[in-house]
Amino acid sequence: MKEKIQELRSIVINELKNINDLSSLDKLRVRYLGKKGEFTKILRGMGALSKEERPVIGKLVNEVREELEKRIDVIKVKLENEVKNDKLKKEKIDITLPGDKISFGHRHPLIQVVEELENVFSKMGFQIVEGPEVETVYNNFDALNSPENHPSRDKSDTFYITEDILLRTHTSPVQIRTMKEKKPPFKIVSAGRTFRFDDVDDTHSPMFHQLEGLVVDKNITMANLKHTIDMFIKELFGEEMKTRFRPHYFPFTEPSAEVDVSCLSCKGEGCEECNGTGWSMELLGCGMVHPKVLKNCEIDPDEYSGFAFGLGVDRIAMVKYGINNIRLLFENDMRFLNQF
Ligand code: FA5
Repeated sequence: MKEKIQELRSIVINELKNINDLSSLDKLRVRYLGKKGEFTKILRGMGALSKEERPVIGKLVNEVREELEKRIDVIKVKLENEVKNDKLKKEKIDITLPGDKISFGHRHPLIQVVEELENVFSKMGFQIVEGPEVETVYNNFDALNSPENHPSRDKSDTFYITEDILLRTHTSPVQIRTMKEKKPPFKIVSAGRTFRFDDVDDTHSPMFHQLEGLVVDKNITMANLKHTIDMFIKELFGEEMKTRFRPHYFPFTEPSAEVDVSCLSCKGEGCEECNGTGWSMELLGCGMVHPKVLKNCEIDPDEYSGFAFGLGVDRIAMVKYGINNIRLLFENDMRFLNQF
């Protein structure tokens, strides 16, 4: 039995010399040392041995197995290292190869328009401020002199979060925040998202963007308002652009107006784009700040006056780039966005 074990040991050691890969090594290990392997077979045959021989042979089998397992492990580590090194050699980086092209994105056309508007107003001496999209009902309606029964307050027109908190329906609450925080004189603009329960059509979206402007100082008149709007429209669309002020009603301004600009396609001649009117869609609302709004913000209307305006940024983008459907600005179709 001892000879058989020693012979088996020599066979395994010899076979190990010719092993070059991990899979053959594993097969060898299973063949000789596995559960059904040659050494197990020897152990099974031990029943036929005498009492004295059994522990001696058992010890020898275990010693030989341990030795062979160690030898196998050493070869395993060696082969594994070879595999790793081969892989590393193959994965060597060729730094002379041209790199992968990285495609850069760009700002959304609406953000581009906001930045352009802010630049124009900055040059005109306006300070840029920010306001929250989630507002109090007080700032959005009450402080802006909006009567209790004003239709825009209705739950079917406005996204309420609680009785007192809502998604702002316009950027005008930034007027209130500014007048409460600062002492006049000031000239500010503030752009951001606004939300209304409006049905989607070619020029309306339930989420859209506005840019609010507010100027409060001594002796501010409607002439200042008209001049400012005219200047900014010409700066944005070109010298030949005309503006049309139509009387309107806003609870927070008196007098109030809505403003259209001449059609960019026909420059006011009348064409298919503007249904022959020569004017593009309504772009903004404006007016002289209502004395009650000034009082609500503890500004004396006998000493100070002001004007305010609220532009539809999406509509400005539509006129500027000749976009005939507001949905395109929110669908995020790359074929559309890549044009800007
Ligand atoms: C207002 O929101 C007033 N807060 C504007 C204002 C500010 C007046 C300061 C006086 C003083 P109005 O609801 O008309 O006004 O909206 C202003 C502009 O936002 C519109 O002229 C239009 O360009 C744009 N607008 C309004 N609703 C939508 C909508 N659903 N989708 C896209 N643009 C819209």
